Amino acid sequence: MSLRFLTSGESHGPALLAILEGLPAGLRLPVEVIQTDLNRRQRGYGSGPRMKLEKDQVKIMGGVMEGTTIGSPLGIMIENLDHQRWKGKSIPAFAIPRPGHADLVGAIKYGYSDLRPALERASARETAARVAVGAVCKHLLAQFGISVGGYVISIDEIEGELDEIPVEERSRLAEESEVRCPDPGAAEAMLTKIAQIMQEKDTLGGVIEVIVLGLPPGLGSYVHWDRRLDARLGAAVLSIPAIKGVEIGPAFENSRLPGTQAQDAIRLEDEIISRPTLHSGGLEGGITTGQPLIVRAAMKPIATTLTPQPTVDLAAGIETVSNYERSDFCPVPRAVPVVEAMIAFVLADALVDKLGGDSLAEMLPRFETLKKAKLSDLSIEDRDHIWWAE
Ligand code: EPS
Repeated sequence: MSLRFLTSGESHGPALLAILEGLPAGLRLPVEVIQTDLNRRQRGYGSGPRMKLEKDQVKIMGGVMEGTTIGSPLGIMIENLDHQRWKGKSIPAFAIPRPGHADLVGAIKYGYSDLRPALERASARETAARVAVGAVCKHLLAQFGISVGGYVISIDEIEGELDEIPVEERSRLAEESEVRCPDPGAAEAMLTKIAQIMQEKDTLGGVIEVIVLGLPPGLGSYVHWDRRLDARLGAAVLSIPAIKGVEIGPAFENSRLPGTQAQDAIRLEDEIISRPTLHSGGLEGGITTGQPLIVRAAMKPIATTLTPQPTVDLAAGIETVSNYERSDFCPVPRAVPVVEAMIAFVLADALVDKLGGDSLAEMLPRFETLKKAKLSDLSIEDRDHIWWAE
């Protein structure tokens, strides 16, 4: 595990910070690489008023000289423009926790006398810093021909028809849609549904799919639970606020099939070992197969609803309902770059693990030498063994 990152910052504090450690030296890193994904995270139908207030301009504070990484920690800062409206102001007590948010559990855990510190840090505002880190990881992966692209497959009950849309096209088409769904018919229905939920002062969830193309076989491992790539992707994606379910490939659909129908046959065509189907989602035994990697993330409808919900006033000690709070109505389209970011981080880490990561110049030729799914790359022999001899 070579790459790590931490973030710091509260939703209405001065800024968000991220430090990404373990990047190889020699990676050209124009700031636009990060800015492009930050802009994507700010765009998406169903956002609340905050996105009109923020500009999310990234500043690189360390780890880059003359536009190129130097192998030292990358430091990133994104200012919260909304901070100016909070700074030095008297803010009313926050004593009424929202069901489903971190308000109540945060206060129990940390012993706060006001709920604000919990919601400030638990806020999905923090995902801006993750997107910045993820954009750098995506850029590193791109040097090896690996692309990470996501899109919305469903919002509420509305599901896109994606079977006919080639996997290579989906995320590009999704960017043309305000709800990031590559199926134009479903996208229209999603827009209407979100407009309706805004009127109803409620929120909507949905499912995001991310496809990674160009991965080599052999990233990840089965030797320990925490080196299985399924597990690491699952943990990374589940760490995103409001993401409550993760699926590798069609995992839940596979659970309803007999075993003979849920695997990907291994075939041989001209010395190349091929896998004509993709039930595995691109991972076997916690290791990439070299096929497209498919990860799905289920986002719950977020907890901050304009319609009041039953709760308790913890200062007054009485049952009441939650207060009006400014928030998003359906953050699912905006969460696409966040899911991409966490997946890109895990895969960049796995790639650096595999290749060693002091410099890009060392990594690139090593990448070319990785074993492929070809008979000539394997060294399997037909002979007996005594594995556990005295
Ligand atoms: C969020 C509540 C809203 C969202 C915020 C996440 O913020 P506010 O309470 O300031 O209106 O807009 O998301 C962002 C600011 C962002 O950049 O994504 C929450 O409670 O999680």
